[in-house]
Amino acid sequence: SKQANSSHLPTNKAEFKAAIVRHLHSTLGTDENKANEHAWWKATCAAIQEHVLDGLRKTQKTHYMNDTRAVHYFSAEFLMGRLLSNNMQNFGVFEVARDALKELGVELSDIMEEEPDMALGNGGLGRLAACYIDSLATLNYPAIGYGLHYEHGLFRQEIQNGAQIERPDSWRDYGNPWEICRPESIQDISLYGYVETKYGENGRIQKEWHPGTIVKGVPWDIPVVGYNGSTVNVLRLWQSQASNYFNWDVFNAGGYVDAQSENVQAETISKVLYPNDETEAGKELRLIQQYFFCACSLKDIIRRYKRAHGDDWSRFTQQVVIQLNDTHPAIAIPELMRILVDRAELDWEKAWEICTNTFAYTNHTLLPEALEKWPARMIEKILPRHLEIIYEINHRFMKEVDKKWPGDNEVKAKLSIIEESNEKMVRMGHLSVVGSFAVNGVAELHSKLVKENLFPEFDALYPNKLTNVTNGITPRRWLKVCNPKLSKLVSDKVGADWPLHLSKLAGLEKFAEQKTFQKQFMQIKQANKQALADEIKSLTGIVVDTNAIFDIQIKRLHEYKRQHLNLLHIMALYRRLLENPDYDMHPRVFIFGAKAAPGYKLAKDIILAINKVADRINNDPRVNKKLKVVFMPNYRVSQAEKMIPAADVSEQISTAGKEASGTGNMKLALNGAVTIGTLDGANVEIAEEVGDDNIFIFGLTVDEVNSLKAKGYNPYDIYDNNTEIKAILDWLETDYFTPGEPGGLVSIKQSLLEGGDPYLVLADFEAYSNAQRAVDQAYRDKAKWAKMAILNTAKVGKFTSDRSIQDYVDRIWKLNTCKIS
Ligand code: 26Q
Repeated sequence: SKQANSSHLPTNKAEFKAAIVRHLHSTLGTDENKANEHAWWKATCAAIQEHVLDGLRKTQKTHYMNDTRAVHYFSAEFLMGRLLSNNMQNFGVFEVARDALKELGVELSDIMEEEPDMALGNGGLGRLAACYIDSLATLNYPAIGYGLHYEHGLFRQEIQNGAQIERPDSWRDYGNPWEICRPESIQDISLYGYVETKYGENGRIQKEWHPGTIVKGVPWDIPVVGYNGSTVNVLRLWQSQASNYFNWDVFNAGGYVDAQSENVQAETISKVLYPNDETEAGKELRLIQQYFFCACSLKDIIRRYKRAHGDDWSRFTQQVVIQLNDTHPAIAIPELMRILVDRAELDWEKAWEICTNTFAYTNHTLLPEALEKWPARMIEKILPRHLEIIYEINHRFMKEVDKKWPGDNEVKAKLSIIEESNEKMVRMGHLSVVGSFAVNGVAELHSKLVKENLFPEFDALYPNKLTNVTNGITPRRWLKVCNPKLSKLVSDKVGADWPLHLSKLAGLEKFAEQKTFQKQFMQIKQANKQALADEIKSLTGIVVDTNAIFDIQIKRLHEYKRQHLNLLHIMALYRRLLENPDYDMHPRVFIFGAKAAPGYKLAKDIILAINKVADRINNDPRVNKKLKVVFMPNYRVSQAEKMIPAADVSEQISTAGKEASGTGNMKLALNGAVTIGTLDGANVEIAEEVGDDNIFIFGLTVDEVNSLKAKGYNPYDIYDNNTEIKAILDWLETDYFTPGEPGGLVSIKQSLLEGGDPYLVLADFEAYSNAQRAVDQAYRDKAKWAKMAILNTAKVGKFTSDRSIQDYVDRIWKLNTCKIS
């Protein structure tokens, strides 16, 4: 007889069928005959969720009983994607669920398509947070993700006449089966108002913030299921709501509410994700969003701490570490100071010690335009007490700087948290470095540049504070779930536990030259290409040949990522084919996926240009046997999961020194794509791992970029002397790609010439073109290419996010694992 299954996990088909049908009936109020695919999807989620919640209860009880130290991952973004297939795989019930549904007449792969992506993030930074909470649960570390419960995630992209149109994303429209509302943990958050200075009996100056308004923070929990594991952590996302008991009249009568503050309706705070990655927008609502989720999360953490330790703050830093995902949550630093000094009445020094032993900060960018700065006036208006605290932090910090560099006002101005420009600005990066005990970059090269270029004096002032943790990706979602065929082959060769021990992929190396294995590996690639070809046909109508090289560039659209370098090269191939119909090249399909920030004009122009060039090439019978161009609309996590397994070539072509790490580069290599890339971000480490023979590195290095810029780069020198480049740029100005609209694509030419080509597209063009020729040559040697592809999969075990998390734990978080029975 079977042992009682306390976890309620349906262990066999029959139980699973029963659970799904039960949920159709009593959760969804429908039945097997009436249910549509959406209902089947929800019932299946509910059947899984039963078990998820069991695991969650056990985990929370165990963490509480053991009074565990936990990491609190503060992030404005969590790009979770879909959860059903992931949760089923992590519980090891994917097959049984699929078979149960089949017997009910339902195809699992069909109903999985019903799940909207949870797109609460822009790109790399948000997806990294999602991979990290997956690994934390998998490795049995106590952890909570804290963020915002956006009603609308990143916009849905439509393409009309080649141009991007933004449509609202509504991921919760028909209810989200994974999230649980926790009204018992609602928090009140203050905004606006003024600060009163009072004098206590002991002569202690006491500050009291009289807020202008109060909003409610409502927590929604998304369970995070570890692989094979027993740990189910949570992602806690805060939704804003109007406070019902706040007496607006009194405040309005008193005139305390700033006229403008009334414009900010409480419920707009968590309404929508800002779609600007890598640009600092400086909008009031964005700052309120940041403060709102940080303040809610800190109150939540402190409530939990006090439940175990009362008012004794002495153990706080033993129990709590907070990781700041970039500077977006940096306002948490003065907020914790406010709580400790104003509310708990700790001395400043004691409070600062707690604070600086609680926070650690991850930097994700060196781009100057992406470094967050807030006008002091704006902070003063929204958070008057916090601005005072920031000034006090800076005052004390400046004294420290003076000790190290006595009388040096230049270094003070450079390091100050306050930028003394026309309008005083608060530098959130400086605040984060000063307020944290550890600061890390996200790849070796990036961390070196953080130390040497971004924060050199901070490195001198605080030796060993600046460090590196190279990014990683979860191999569960990014191989096991998204590429089941390759996963099975890998399991057959190296054992089934590679998702937990990714270095075991090295066991594939010995098969890299074996004919039968090469055939199996490439047959899987071919099947994945066919599946993507079908998807391309259904989304765009474009027919592609799966014998062609599938060359994929998927990432946010940005000049520094240089999608336009890829495009110029495509135009060069087109031109070479027109000039010489026998131009020798293996057929290739160039595939793009990218969203542009809605306000980023040139990025949107580049999308338009890709689509216009694609139209012309795809419909030109002179070349379209050899060349096709596809722009996949609405690129997102679930789309990535379909594209990555089908890639032959991975485009990682940013200007050296600009891409902090990249993580798509890791996902593509893991799935057997060969990288063509610059020595930038984690490409450097990928090259180290796979070896020079298995990657196509080209272009200027960081040092070469710097010396070229120092000596004075003039893109016209290249334009005037390179006939191919000149012809291509001039071509953009004609109406060849925009019939009836000459000059429709001229802004790209302008940015590369009059605009000065800030990302050195023209400088790297020839090297890129040569590297592409080498790719073409290599691909024609089937055995050689198969070997390269296999070795990419075999040698990228380093980039599992489990390794990244272990690095964070060992060097920064100092957590202990906590097994759940
Ligand atoms: C800032 C201010 C106002 C509104 C939005 C923003 C904002 C939002 C998102 C700024 C930046 C981001 C996202 C940045 C990002 O995704 N960076 C990427 O992080 C990855 C994970 O470390 C790296 O691999 C990429 O190299 C880096 O570009």
